[in-house]
Amino acid sequence: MTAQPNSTTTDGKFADMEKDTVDVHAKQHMTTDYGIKISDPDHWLRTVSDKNTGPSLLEDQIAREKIMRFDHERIPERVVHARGTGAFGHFKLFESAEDVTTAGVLTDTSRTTPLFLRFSTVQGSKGSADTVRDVRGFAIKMYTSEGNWDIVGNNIPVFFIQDAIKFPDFVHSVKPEPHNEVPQGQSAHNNFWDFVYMHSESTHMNYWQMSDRAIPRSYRMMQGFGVNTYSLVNKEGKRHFVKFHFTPELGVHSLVWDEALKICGQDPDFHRKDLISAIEAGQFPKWKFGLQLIPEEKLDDFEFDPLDATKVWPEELVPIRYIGELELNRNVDEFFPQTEQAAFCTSHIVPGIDFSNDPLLQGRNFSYFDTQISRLGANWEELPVNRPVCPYMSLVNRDGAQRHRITKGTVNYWPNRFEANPPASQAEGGFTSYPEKQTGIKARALSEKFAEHYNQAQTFYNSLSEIEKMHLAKAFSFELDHCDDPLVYERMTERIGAVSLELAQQVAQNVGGKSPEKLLRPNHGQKAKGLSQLEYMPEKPTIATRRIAILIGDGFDHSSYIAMKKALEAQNAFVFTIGAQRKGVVAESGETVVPDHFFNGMRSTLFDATFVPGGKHVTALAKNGVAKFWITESFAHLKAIAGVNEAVSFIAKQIDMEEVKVAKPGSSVAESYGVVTGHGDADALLNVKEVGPESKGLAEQFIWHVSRHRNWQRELDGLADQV
Ligand code: HDE
Repeated sequence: MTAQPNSTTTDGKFADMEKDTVDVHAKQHMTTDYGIKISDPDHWLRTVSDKNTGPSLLEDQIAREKIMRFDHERIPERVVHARGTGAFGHFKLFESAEDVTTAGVLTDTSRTTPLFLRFSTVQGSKGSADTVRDVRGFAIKMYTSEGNWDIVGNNIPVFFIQDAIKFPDFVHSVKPEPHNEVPQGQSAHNNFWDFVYMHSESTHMNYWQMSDRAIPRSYRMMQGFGVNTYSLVNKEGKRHFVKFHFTPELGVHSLVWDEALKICGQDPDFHRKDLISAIEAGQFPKWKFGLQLIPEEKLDDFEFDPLDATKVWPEELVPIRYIGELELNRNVDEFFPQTEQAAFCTSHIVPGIDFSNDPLLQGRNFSYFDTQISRLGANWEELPVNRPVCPYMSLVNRDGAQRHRITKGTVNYWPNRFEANPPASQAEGGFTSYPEKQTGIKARALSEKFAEHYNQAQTFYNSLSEIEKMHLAKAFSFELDHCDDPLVYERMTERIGAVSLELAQQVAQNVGGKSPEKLLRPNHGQKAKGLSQLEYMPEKPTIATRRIAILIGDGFDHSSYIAMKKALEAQNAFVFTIGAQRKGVVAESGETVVPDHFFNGMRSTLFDATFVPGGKHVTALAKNGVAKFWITESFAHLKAIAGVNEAVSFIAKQIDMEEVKVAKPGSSVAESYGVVTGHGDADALLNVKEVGPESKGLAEQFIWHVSRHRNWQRELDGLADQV
């Protein structure tokens, strides 16, 4: 079994799953599924003579079982969010929300609630790459003492459509086109952009989706949002509308687009591995959990309708109240039963939490349950990963394919003469729906405020930093460049002019289409908090779990190599030595180091930063195309780079830009555009006391720049144009 170090989750869910867990290392003989021991699993039973192998016999029940089980190994993949990965963890509450809800999970601060979280992309199939431009799913199942509570959220707080009846159209438009099943893992095609044009309600979400939010560096570095509006109900029966927020401890960070594209091919499992390795190393990802609350009577007080999932609730109007923390601390033991078979339902809520009339949520409540039956069968909730940890029983819900549970007793209906399996009163914890008053006529309509589609898209654009706006223009341009129907890209460039003139002009300039001369509607000039992801830097600078490469060849300087490695590892970074070959690389002073990888096995894209120690090895590095391009590409991808002594001129040569100043021989440390170089004694250069913007030491400054994630100034000043 995979080691699960330092798992702090002490709860019933693992004990519960243990009942269904077997271990291939338990020294047990191989048997058929009906229990007989198998003596030869490698040969089909057949007639043989001295010279010939005869036909295989249908009689061989062992071979038939093996092949037939194999034939049926696959189940339908999820119709959306097919590509994903998950982990277990727990939720801890540090402040009770009893003023607004009776839910135990949100009021009892002594509890640790176990949970499973599945991250996903939306468009691609199960085998598609992790780093595509797409929304990421953020689906949580909390195994609370009162039943399962599922928050099936995303890493973007709004959605493309307002009415659930539009979902099949939306998904059809973004998925590969029907005639040729192209493209995979991309929204860059005619049909998607045709849909966006036809649905101005998608505008706001489309801006989020074209922003860096859609190319996260890691699942551990993205926000989670419940998106839909739910209700919380307290013991006095008062209702608040609520939105759920998860904010990552490590900050919100993204890849750059060129890097994301390359990683799709270089390591399609990049995000999966990132999550698994962080948990294996005991670096458990954490998110703060917060609520935005609107008292029921204030529902109509806003310009927008708070039940419209294409709108955020601006934090200036509705602040986030952080009350808990979510941590992931245990990888799954087996992917299929614990992640592929995990199934979420927005309709899974516990007493104290209720729905709202959010029209998207209302539709989702129907859809998720239905899709699980088609994907996993009627008894999907009995599967170990899906079943609750609290006692559960219904004498009515039974039978169906693959029923495991054996329910004893002579009655299967309620009421019955034995009063067997009685319902619970509210005082006993029975779920009661909020008694909302309903009036109205039947109509296929939404309330008036749903008709406004551009204001918040404009606020989002206005709130982005300059670098984020540049990325947005590049993303729109990339996508529309992949549309070959002029009707699609010409209409879209015009439509962008409903939000930003400068953006519409830039995109039209790049991809063709009419360049609008004036805004289709005035810019209201408003900005809001929390929309630019650059606001979410970690409270304390950190390089924990950052992947840092050290490049070495024969003749490298061991003292600067080892000093930097130790300095980075002391900050919990993941350090990898990359060398000319994965066998002994010999230092100038005679020590031998076995690298983790050889140059051609890796690429700079898979690391957050690079260090090159001094030493004679730079002569060989300067002749190695992979090592040279490593530095050039790291620079273009805005990553921190450091080098000492002989490595300084090697680095300077690959970057080859006069704007980037490096340390001159005799001087000590220089920092320029996140490139940190120095000459001198390794101990002096690489000693780490304090990390911050004012740090002077070489390692200190390198660590500071890695903690900033990327050096945006390079791109702003036009030094990294290729991204
Ligand atoms: Fe989903 N969505 N969705 N969705 N969704 C599914 O359920 C659906 C929506 C989201 O890791 C499906 O089990 C409808 C919003 C996530 O297993 C399906 C509507 C948000 C996941 C479905 C929406 C999401 C799904 C496919 C419009 C963000 C993956 C497989 C009314 C809050 C869960 C499945 C996992 C999966 C329907 C809109 C997030 C078909 C009808 C809004 C994270 O039932």
